[in-house]
Amino acid sequence: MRYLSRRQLLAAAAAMPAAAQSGSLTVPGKAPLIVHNDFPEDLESLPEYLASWITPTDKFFVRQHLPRPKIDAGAFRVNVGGMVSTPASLSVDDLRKLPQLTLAATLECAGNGRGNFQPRIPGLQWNKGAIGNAQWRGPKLKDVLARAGASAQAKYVDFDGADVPVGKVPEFIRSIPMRKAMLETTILALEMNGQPLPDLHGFPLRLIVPGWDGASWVKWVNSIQVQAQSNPGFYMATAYKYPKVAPAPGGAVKPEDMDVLEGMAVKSFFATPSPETKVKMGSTVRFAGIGWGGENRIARVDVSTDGGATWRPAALGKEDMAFAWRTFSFEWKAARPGYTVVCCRASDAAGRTQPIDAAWNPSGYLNNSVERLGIVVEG
Ligand SMILES: Nc1nc2c(c(=O)[nH]1)N[C@H]1C(S)=C(S)[C@@H](COP(=O)(O)O)O[C@H]1N2
Ligand SMILES: [Mo]
Repeated sequence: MRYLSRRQLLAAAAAMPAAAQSGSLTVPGKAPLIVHNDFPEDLESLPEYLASWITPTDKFFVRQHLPRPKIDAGAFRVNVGGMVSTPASLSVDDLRKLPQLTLAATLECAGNGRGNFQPRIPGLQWNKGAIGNAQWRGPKLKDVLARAGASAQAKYVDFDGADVPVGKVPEFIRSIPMRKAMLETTILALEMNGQPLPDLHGFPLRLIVPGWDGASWVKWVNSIQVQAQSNPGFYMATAYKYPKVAPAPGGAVKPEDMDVLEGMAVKSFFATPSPETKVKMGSTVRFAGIGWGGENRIARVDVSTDGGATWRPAALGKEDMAFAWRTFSFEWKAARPGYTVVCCRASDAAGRTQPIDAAWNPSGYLNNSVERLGIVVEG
């Protein structure tokens, strides 16, 4: 089974006995998810899983370019080298002995929403669910770099995971600039939601780059190299780049006219109800969703129940912080019968607001178009 549409997934789940529904439909340890690829696993979360502030680990999306490695925690070492005075080789115990930070942060694949761009773009056709919000815990990257005596002249840090190239898929190496690496909030996580990282999410160690796209959040990190320049490999030089100037939809962009993707766009969407839900006229409908603004906290979310003609503020969740998404809810009395388009639009503390239509780009990144959710009010 290579691919299952959301409709097929729900139909398959409905046809299974209740006991089999929890966990067995896709991957061990995971609730039923939308399977874009079963090996290596690319699994999308369902919108209704994203209604809570913290995404349970079994409902968290999965994305990997290469098969996940099997790692022996006892033998595991992360090597820190490059522009350092004392190259280090740290075990899981060494990492646990450093001061630990717990941080809530949203992880979103840069290509989340790619499937909704027109014209279509090759690549994983994610709808909304290549995103999740978790509690991550581990040592600060800056403390690990200090252990090895990272040079003050260095400009980038490269991260490589234990996953190995297969066929034409190159080694997955990503760099982040020193200015992001040295922040108190950039950590090397050993835990996700209070448990050791699961294999699928990078056991035993992954990089957390709060507010930046998922590609920087390298899993199974076993090599950290302090460098003068960004890594010349495929995943920094070619992939994960965004046009400096927006092309017309469908247009090509030269590599030199692209920048490396770093922070994320401001966006929001409804977790519930699901599209085309039928409600009775006169009933009160509760909309719930999430908004996030990359490195910025969410300042407001507005909802329209008339296709974008008029907007009213949603009630915001009390979690008001950078890096982690903010929940919102909105109650609406369905006063008139007929098909109604409901929209949500987030604004962040830096003054960014979601566009009606996100800028089309050749790799289909950062789709933060305002969502249009159709509701059927029955008279
Ligand atoms: N080693 C390694 N790390 C990786 C990847 C990968 O293929 N290999 N994929 C990246 C991408 S593109 C994303 S979106 C996130 C997904 O993290 P998750 O699977 O924990 O949700 O992991 C990132 N880290
Ligand atoms: Mo990604």
